[in-house]
Amino acid sequence: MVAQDTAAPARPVPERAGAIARMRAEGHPLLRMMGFLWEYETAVSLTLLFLIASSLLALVTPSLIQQVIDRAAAYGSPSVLGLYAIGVVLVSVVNGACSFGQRYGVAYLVQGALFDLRNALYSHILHLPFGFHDRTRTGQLISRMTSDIDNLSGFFDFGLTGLVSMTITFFGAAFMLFRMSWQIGLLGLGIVPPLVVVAFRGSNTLGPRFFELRRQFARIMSQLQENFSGVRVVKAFAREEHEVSRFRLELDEFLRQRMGVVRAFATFMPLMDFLTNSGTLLILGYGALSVINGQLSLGQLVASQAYLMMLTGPVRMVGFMVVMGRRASAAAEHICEILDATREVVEAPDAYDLPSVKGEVTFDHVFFGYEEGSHVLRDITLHVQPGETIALLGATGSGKTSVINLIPRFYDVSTGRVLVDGHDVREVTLHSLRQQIGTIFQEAVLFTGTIADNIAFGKADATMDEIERAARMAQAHDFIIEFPDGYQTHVGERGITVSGGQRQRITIARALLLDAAILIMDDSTSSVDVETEYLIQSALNQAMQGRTAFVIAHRLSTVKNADRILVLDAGVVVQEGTHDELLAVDGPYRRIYETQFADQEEGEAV
Ligand code: DGT
Ligand code: MG
Repeated sequence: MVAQDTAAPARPVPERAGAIARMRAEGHPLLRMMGFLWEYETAVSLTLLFLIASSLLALVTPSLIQQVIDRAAAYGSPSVLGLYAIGVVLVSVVNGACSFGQRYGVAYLVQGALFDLRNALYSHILHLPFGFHDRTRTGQLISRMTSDIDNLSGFFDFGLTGLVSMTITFFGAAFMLFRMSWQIGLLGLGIVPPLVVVAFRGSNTLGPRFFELRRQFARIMSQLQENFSGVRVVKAFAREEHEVSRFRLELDEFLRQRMGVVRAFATFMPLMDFLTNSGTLLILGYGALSVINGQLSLGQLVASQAYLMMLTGPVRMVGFMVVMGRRASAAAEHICEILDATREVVEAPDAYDLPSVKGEVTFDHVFFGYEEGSHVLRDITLHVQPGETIALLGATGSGKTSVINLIPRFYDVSTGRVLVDGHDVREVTLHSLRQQIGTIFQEAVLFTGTIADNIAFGKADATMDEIERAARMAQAHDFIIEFPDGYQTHVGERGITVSGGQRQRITIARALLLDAAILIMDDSTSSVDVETEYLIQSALNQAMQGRTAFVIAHRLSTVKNADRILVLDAGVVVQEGTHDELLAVDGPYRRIYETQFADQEEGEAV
């Protein structure tokens, strides 16, 4: 990753600067991906050396066998024969060693490169701004990390080495055949064009089918993922049978496509075999005649057959290689698309760490839109003193979330400025900015791990004392210690299930642990019972003490306690003031109060 959008100062994964620089470089996506291999220069050269050696040695063996046959026929001498036999054995031992070296080397460098690529890609995805994640489906990202990388892996593993060894084998075998007899050499090369034609035809029919097959497989996978994670909805609406039959339809299609591939393969392979065999027969016939005429030795005839195999083998693989190359190229393109998606919200090259702030927040004529040309916030000007609590109110879609998203710079303003303690948020490092803002999202997300881990998510080195203090403030301590393992209880997949209200308080504790001067909370919807609501409310009140707080709340008590209330309508601040001030005038606040809060007031009075 370039220094620009790395937020964390200490990254857990050491990255190779060169590979990262290349990954950003211009050029064909596949070449950019191969940049990850070049990082292992020594391994690349050694592997190449072994690869060339083993390909060349393989070319020697038929020649040795030829000598054995001819010498045996000529002299019938066991000692000479023995010498050649030892030669054959030696060559195959050395060849074996080279082949081991080559395989090991390839695995070492390919796995190393994939390790680097996965880390780089993962880190890059996590550093991409909110806007990117709003637009991109999770399934798509997962498939970049899995199947696209698998495709590249196949190409790196077999494709590249195959290309080198097949080239050497092909030209070497052709050379040996011509050396033997130019007629046989010509005959051998004569089979190549028809084989190439068939191979390309095969790849042209098989390639797209393979693509389609994989796409279908991806569709099935995403249906599985959706249905398993949404299994409760499926069951609640009694849609099991419907989903099962939908799945069966997709599987049906997969089966049909799979059989299509098999059929194409089954017609195309025998055709290849037929061509190869016809060629072999032709050369065998011609060679036999030459042996009778005394132009060719018996040993040469035998060797020519082996060389012919070496000549046609690579040609038969051409189609396969083309398909593999195309697949890898498509995968590389997908990966590069993600690697190139960095335009919004990048740190300035000269960004500095935001010093410890008091919590003053200023919006200076801010215009903002998620898409170019359309504004969801218009001309917002706001000055918030340290320690002030601001409640944001407004109809759904009026822009409340959008306002608070700008403070930790989840998005960039179109025009105007957002300042924290006088520092433009675009001029400071993202990490130093976000470390000083506690964020409570509308959606309470817990990760697989212990409750303590979840609370300490924003501050990995927090002590147990700090974690407990934050939990107490968030009114979460009492229910946490009721769990079988207290703070060490596992939550998330295969862990215990926590209720919505508990979940929310854990995320409040997470934000409080940062002990940040600024707190932002998107608390607009929460469907919890009165008691939990009360607990969350007191958690929030605790949380806001001594901090600058921005709260989106639908609870009267939060709104009433706020130092200032902003009423938004279609991205514009239409009213601003305290509860009493705003209630005194006939305006949007009074209308919201009458429709939403009046009954809460009665409830509180009781
Ligand atoms: P809520 O949460 O339903 O009470 O609504 P607010 O007040 O939080 O509204 P907000 O800020 O989420 O949305 C303001 C406008 O921006 C609304 O017209 C929807 C639009 N919007 C929100 N998020 C996105 C987004 O990720 N992409 C695009 N293109 N538009 C968005
Ligand atoms: Mg919202």
